[in-house]
Amino acid sequence: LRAQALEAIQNSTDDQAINEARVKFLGKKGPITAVLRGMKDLSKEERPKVGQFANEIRDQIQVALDEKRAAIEAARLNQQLVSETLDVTLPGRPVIQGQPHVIQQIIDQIIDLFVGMGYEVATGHEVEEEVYNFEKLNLPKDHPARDMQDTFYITPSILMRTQTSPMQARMMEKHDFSRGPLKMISPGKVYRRDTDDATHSHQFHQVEGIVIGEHITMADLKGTLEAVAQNLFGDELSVRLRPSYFPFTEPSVEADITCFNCHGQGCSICKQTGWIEALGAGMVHPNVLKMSGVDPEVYGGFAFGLGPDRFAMLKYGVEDIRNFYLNDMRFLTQFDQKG
Ligand code: FA5
Repeated sequence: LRAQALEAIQNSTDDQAINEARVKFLGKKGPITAVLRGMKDLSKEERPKVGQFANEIRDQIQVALDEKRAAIEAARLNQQLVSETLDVTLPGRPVIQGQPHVIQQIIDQIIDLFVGMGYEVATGHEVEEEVYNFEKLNLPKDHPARDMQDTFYITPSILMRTQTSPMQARMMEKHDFSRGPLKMISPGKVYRRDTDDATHSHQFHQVEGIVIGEHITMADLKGTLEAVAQNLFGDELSVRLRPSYFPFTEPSVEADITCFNCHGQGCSICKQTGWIEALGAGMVHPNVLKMSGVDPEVYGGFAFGLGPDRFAMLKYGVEDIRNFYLNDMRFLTQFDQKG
């Protein structure tokens, strides 16, 4: 019996076989139990001998079972270790790293420049009150210039902002001029019911800028715009101002920058003029100052609004603005900043 049991245990290769051997030899219906149960029928002399012998065999089988179970467990662990080994010499799989969108890169560059010049950054609301988008910017209801910016209305008095200029009014209202001038830029998304084409998108970006204080002049505006142009397109560029019209500035100007492609010589990008239209700007209209609680007799300043989408097109020679919004990774990854 002992030989049989030990052999069965020895031949077991998994938990199930071990368990079967245990039940067969040590279980309630097994031979050892039967012997121990039959003790009562034995004579007094035989009982201790048989009992001792049966117990010995039971203990040996139990030890064999325990050893085998431990061996099977160790083999399993070994196999697991082998199969889960890491080959640290395998080449790694490249991790695809996200990058800011090219327009965000331009906006970030503009933010860096202005923060360096002591401006604060205020992003404002994309869903804006009509009062701030138009009225407080000197565009009363029925003013024909409202048609310059076809508008998505949400309710008669709430709209998707058509420009970042509402932040001028909001910031002037809040600013404590006794503590110094207001210097602020406001980057963000704007919306117009424009028909999408190569140079127009119904949703695009603007960066508004405003400086209000004492003795701020148009020369300050020109110098500031020159800093933007040189920072984005190259050190040697200059800015020229042309008369224009915006209801919230007087005088209003359109700013051109020297064509960065031909350095003012004339090429196809600048239509042989040597200049590229860059943005709208002007000296903030006294009515706008008054409506935001600022005394135009004491304070004044300039504002500008530029379009990073158009800047990105110019900087990288992108011919169709819609490319920025198609989410084609082949297009977008061209502008990834390495490192
Ligand atoms: C304005 O929106 C004025 N708020 C700018 C301003 C601010 C003037 C402060 C004076 C003082 P305008 O509509 O020209 O102006 O738009 C400004 C810039 O936004 C344009 O120069 C252009 O770069 C960009 N832009 C306008 N419409 C679109 C469009 N549909 N798609 C892409 N860019 C556009």
